[in-house]
Formats: sequence, structure tokens, C-alpha cells
Amino acid sequence: MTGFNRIVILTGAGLSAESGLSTFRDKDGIWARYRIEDVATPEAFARNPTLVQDFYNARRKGARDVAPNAAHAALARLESDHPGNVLTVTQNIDPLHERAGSKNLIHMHGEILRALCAHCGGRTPWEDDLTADLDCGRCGRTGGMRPDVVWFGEMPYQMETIYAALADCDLFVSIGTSGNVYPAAGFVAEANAAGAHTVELNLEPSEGISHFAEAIHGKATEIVPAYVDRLLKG
Ligand code: BJW
Repeated sequence: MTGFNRIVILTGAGLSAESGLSTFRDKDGIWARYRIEDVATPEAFARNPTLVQDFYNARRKGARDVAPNAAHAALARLESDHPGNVLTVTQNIDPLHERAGSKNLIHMHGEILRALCAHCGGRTPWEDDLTADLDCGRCGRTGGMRPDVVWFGEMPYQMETIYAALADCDLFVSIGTSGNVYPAAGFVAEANAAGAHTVELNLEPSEGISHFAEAIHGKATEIVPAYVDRLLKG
């Protein structure tokens, strides 16, 4: 496995499952307990802000004290020890990659420990509950403070940077994601078009499995450290 110089890693909820955070589409996942239309769209926030804030307030509490697992640690080790460039793009809103030490990191679906003012677009670190009566520290307006996360129908963050990295990568590795949500589900096609080797590491075959040149299935805490060892040994 020698010769990879520009690596893009895409991660999803399966990476954080063994840290105790729920995935979305597994049978006991978040979407088995909540309807997407009720909690993860701008229309839901406009219709019932309290329900949406309660949903994310509970998840913010869950993310505050959670620890990264062996898979997050292995990806941080890859970034620090690999001689080439490693960019990690995560769909996860939890802070586990950065807690493990990843630095070249994009949270394309936002961060649960940040707030976004729907009025002025200001983004700010936020560890406590969000409520409908809060004022924005930047523009002073009330009622617009929401979690800094990307809902259905909204544009994920830093897409230009991500597409530029995909167009230039020689290895693309997708980890712990079901491949249901676009644009992330389309990244493997972009990497294939760039001539990159493409690898899926997941508990089970994802929706996009046919697009990957290689796949390893199993628990992230087992298969990710082993795969990183293989990459670093060259
Ligand atoms: C393990 C494991 C273990 C478990 N070890 N593995 C029709 C066609 C195409 C697209 C669309 C369409 N209609 C609408 C769209 C667009 C829409 C979309 O994709 N809809 C689909 C449902 C079809 N997308 C959007 O609206 C996005 N914006 C957009 O497209 O803007 C326009 C645009 C166009 C072109 C370029 C750029 C932009 C926004 C999507 C926002 C998604 N938001 C959420 C919520 C974020 C906040 C929050 O966390 O609450 O993001 S939804 C949810 O799904 C969350 C996740 O990041 C995302 C992906 O989920 P993920 O990570 O894949 O989790 P799971 O649960 O699905 O899978 C986990 C996997 O792990 C499973 O496979 C398990 O087996 C595995 N696993 N344990 C290893 N221990």
C-alpha cells in the first residue's frame, strides 16, 4: 500500500458508535425515534423551535463528556505520522476527531458544540442548552440562536475545499457511513473520477458499496486501527 500522498477520509456516525453515540439509520438509531421532518430541517425549526432545541440540547449533553475511541485515535495517528497529506472530512457533529488529535479536519455537517444565529449567520462555541429566548451576542436579535448543524435542504460546509481535495486525492477512505445522504454519498464517485483508490471501512456493506475498489467490514475500533497500521507500514 505504498505511494499514497493525498488521502481524503470521510467519516460518519458508525465511527462514533463505539464511543456510545447513536447512529441514524441502524435499527435502534436516531431516525427510529425521531422523524427527520420534525427535527432536522429548517422548516421544523421554524414550526416548532422548542422540539428541535430539546432534541439537540440532549445530544449536546451526550457529546460534552464523550471520549474518542481507538478508530478516532488511529485516524489522528495517520494524520500525524503519514508523510503525505491527510484530510479528514466528517459528517459527524460530535467533537471526537479533534479530541483524538485530528487537526486537518472539516465538519461538513457542523458542530453540536457551536451555535449559529439564524439572523446574522454568526457562529460561536456553545456548551449549554439553547433556548428560543436567547439573544445573539453579535447582532443582538432574539429567537434565532440554533445549533450550528446542517439540516436537510441546507448547504454543507466547505464544499469547495472538499471537492478540490477529492479531485486531487490518490486514496479515498469512507468509514462508518451508510451512504444515504448527499453530497457525502457522492464523494466516492468524485474520487474514482480523480483516479484514486477507494476503500470502504464499515460494519456492513453501505448503499454505495459497488463504487468502492476495496471494502473491509467490521467494527470501526478493530478495522480502522488495522487499516491505518497497513497504510503507515507502506
Ligand atoms: C458502524 C458501526 C461500527 C454502525 N463500526 N461501522 C434525492 C437524491 C439525492 C439527494 C437528495 C435527494 N433529495 C434530497 C437530497 C439532498 C439531501 C439528501 O441527501 N437526502 C437523502 C435522504 C436522499 N441532502 C441535503 O439536503 C444536504 N444538503 C444538500 O444537498 O445541499 C445541496 C448541495 C448540492 C450539491 C453540493 C452541495 C450541496 C444536507 C444534508 C444534511 C444531513 N444532516 C444530518 C443531520 C446533521 C445534524 C445532526 O447530526 O443531527 O447529518 S442527517 C444525518 O445523516 C446526519 C449524518 O451526518 C448523515 C449521514 O449519516 P451517517 O453518518 O451515514 O449515519 P448512518 O446512521 O446512516 O450510517 C451509519 C453507518 O455506520 C451504518 O452503515 C452502520 O452499519 C455503520 N456502523 N456501527 C463501523 N461500530
